[in-house]
Amino acid sequence: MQGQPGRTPEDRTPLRVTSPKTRAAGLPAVASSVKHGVRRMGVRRTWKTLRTVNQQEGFDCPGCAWPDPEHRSGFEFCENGAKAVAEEAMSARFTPEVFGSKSIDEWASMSDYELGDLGRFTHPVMRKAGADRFQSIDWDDALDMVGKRLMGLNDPNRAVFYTSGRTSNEAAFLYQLMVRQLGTNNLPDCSNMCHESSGKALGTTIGIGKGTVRLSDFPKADVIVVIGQNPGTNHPRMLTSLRDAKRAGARILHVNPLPEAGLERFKHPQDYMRMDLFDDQLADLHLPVRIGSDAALLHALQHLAIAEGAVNQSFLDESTTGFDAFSEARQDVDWDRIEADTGLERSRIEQAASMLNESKATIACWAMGLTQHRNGVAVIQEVVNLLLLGGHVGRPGAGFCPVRGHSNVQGDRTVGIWEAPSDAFLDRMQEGTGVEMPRHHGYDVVNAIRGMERGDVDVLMAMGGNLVSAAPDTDRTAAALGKVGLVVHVSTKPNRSHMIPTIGDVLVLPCLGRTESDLQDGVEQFVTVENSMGIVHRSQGRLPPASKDLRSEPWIVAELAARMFGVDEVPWNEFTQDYDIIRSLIEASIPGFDDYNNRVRQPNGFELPNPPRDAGQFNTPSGRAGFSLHGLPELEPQHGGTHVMMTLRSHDQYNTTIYGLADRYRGVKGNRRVVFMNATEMAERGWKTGHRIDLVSHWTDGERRSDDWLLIPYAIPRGNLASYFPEANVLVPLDSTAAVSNTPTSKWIEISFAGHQAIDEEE
Ligand SMILES: Nc1nc2c(c(=O)[nH]1)N[C@H]1C(S)=C(S)[C@@H](COP(=O)(O)OP(=O)(O)OC[C@H]3O[C@@H](n4cnc5c(=O)[nH]c(N)nc54)[C@H](O)[C@@H]3O)O[C@H]1N2
Ligand SMILES: Nc1nc2c(c(=O)[nH]1)N[C@H]1C(S)=C(S)[C@@H](COP(=O)(O)OP(=O)(O)OC[C@H]3O[C@@H](n4cnc5c(=O)[nH]c(N)nc54)[C@H](O)[C@@H]3O)O[C@H]1N2
Ligand SMILES: [Mo]
Repeated sequence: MQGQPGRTPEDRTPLRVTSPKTRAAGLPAVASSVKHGVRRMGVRRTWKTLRTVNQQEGFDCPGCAWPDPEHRSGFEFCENGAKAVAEEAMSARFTPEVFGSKSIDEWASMSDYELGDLGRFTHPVMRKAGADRFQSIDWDDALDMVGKRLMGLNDPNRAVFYTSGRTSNEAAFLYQLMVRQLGTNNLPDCSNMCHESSGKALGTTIGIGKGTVRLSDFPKADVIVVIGQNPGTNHPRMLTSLRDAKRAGARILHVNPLPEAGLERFKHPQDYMRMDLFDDQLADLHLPVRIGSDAALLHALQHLAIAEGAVNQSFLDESTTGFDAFSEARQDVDWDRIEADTGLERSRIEQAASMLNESKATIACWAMGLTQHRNGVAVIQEVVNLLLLGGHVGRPGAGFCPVRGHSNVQGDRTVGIWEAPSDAFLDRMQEGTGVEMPRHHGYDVVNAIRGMERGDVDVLMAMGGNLVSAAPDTDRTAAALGKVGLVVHVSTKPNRSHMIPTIGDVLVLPCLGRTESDLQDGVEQFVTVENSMGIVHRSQGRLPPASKDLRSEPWIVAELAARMFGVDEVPWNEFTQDYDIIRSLIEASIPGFDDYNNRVRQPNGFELPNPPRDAGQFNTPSGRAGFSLHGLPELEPQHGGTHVMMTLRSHDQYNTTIYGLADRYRGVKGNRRVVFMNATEMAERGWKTGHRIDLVSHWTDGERRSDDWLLIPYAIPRGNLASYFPEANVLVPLDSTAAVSNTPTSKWIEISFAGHQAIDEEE
């Protein structure tokens, strides 16, 4: 039970359920941000920081990877961003004295919400093997110890280096160089649990593992498909782009088991200040598919495009491979199966098809609703197939838009955080840095956990993140981590991964956050990040650091590496004098960063090359974009479950950081251990709101059980359930992963009900 979120009085506050909202943002978004900000930062700091997020000279918002508009208003307001900033810029401090005042078991009994309230780390701390609590340690001693342990390994592959997606390009580049100089590619990252399926699906079909649209394509689109994504909560600034596209004539197709308020009606908070009181309807058509049935829907849409001749023949002839076999395979579809799988009537699908078939420029946006499925890679390739039919790539208003999560997850991969790098990438890295690159591929997240479980990992270092809570199978992952002899976290704030009992030593090295100024030898440094659309730009915090004993991530890596390798092969002692030196080395080692230091100082940064977008070129072996053929997945539970459950983000969290206990758009307050269930199905069983339920998840490796969840009747397809990440991660089987990408299937968990109990009379 060690890795599971503690249950606290907050978790037991009465559950309050109201009807879900149909309008996103507006004044409630401003009110919620201000309330949250003031609680964390006080009034003055709140106003100061809320005014400066996402400004040209400011820091990149740690909230999400959605790009900033080129012409920013003075007040780029976003609820998600405001909360992410408050969480980092908060006034509370988690000093070594406070940390050492309780045992890790006592800390672990707290909820994630309470842990997040403890404040910022101020000083390095260590828990020695056998001890039950942390104590302060000097930077020198800490880094010496980590360096010695890493250099003492008899095989560098017995060390694993995790990265979360907030790490800047500079820090991530140095980190991967240190890891590869050590001799391993063990660089798992949050992307393995996130958009890995997108990268794999796009890389093999269009020759680049990234999206192909710019922000300026949105107002040029005729149709925008938003599939498996909840932008109202997770990418609120995207709603502004959708609204502007709508006003310019685009139509929006929303494919999602849930209605999701953000795509119904939207009110930009800024409009109130302009006395514009109208709101915008966003989605023109919502298709409430059953979980995992997108492939069936896409097969039908492809069939209808071909049947109605809505294909771009010259594009197909000149720029694609595999169309003949593909069109042969889509001559017919089994409508009975498609209707049964999707839960949609044929006429609804035909309505969507005519929208798409009339479109001269279509953009497809997606996120975790597609990637975290067993067929995550295949289903994204079905999106590729659909857009290729109409030639919707490499021209204005059209293309692929996987919407990234963490603010620099895409940049981290670009600069080398990658457990399975291509030879071409390593050749260039070797040429630029002079370091002999290891060629053997390393562990991704799931395989790293398996490695720890087998006792094959002696050192785990984590550059940010919260691996135990973010990974599947919480109990199994926590037990695996427990076997690691040295765990090193570089973190801003305490989280559950720090509180896991292990057989060895645990270090927490506290680092600067995005909002804080980074002074090296008295000179202010900035870092750079890449957004979801491949634009590299600068980020510079202005707040004074939470403590004088914090260090920047690049400093921590460079200091550690210098201790391990000296400075002959790589000048590890020079990088922190001036981050321009790091960027020069990136320029020498990775294509696309020419004149990096100069170009990134331009107001909006610069675009990395994107051959499909820039020149309609596909860097695949054939030089063309490829159609691919996939069957349909089985949608009924096969291992003993009766229902299929997806795990989602609420409107009050950032991944494993819990801002509060409300999910405003879905009408839930006071409790996060809830399960959304089809309202009719509940009524048939006589179950009411707050009905208590015990859950069992089923997979080939057996069962996992988690008791005491509260049911909420909801507009979700029959047979489907939804619960929140990370509370439900204990039920996600580690071994249930997507084919090819190995991404945990966080949106597909086979569930049965072990026991249930009607709500107490007094409730
Ligand atoms: N405020 C806030 N912002 C965030 C984050 C956060 O936690 N909080 N996290 C960041 C990160 S790392 C990421 S990756 C992104 C995540 O952004 P999203 O992917 O939007 O996040 P999820 O909550 O996982 O939502 C998945 C959506 O997919 C739908 N879905 C689930 N299964 C299916 C399916 O089978 N088919 C279809 N069509 N839809 C399905 C769900 O109903 C839900 O609307 O957000 C980023 N931004
Ligand atoms: N069941 C389920 N599981 C999921 C998902 C899901 O949808 N369902 N989503 C998956 C996805 S998409 C993702 S991306 C992962 C997220 O996995 P992670 O990235 O590992 O998790 P986060 O919660 O984002 O990490 C938060 C921690 O990062 C640290 N931190 C914050 N800012 C900084 C910084 O600037 N520097 C450093 N060094 N540390 C910092 C803080 O200590 C904080 O506690 O979770 C995955 N897990
Ligand atoms: Mo993510």
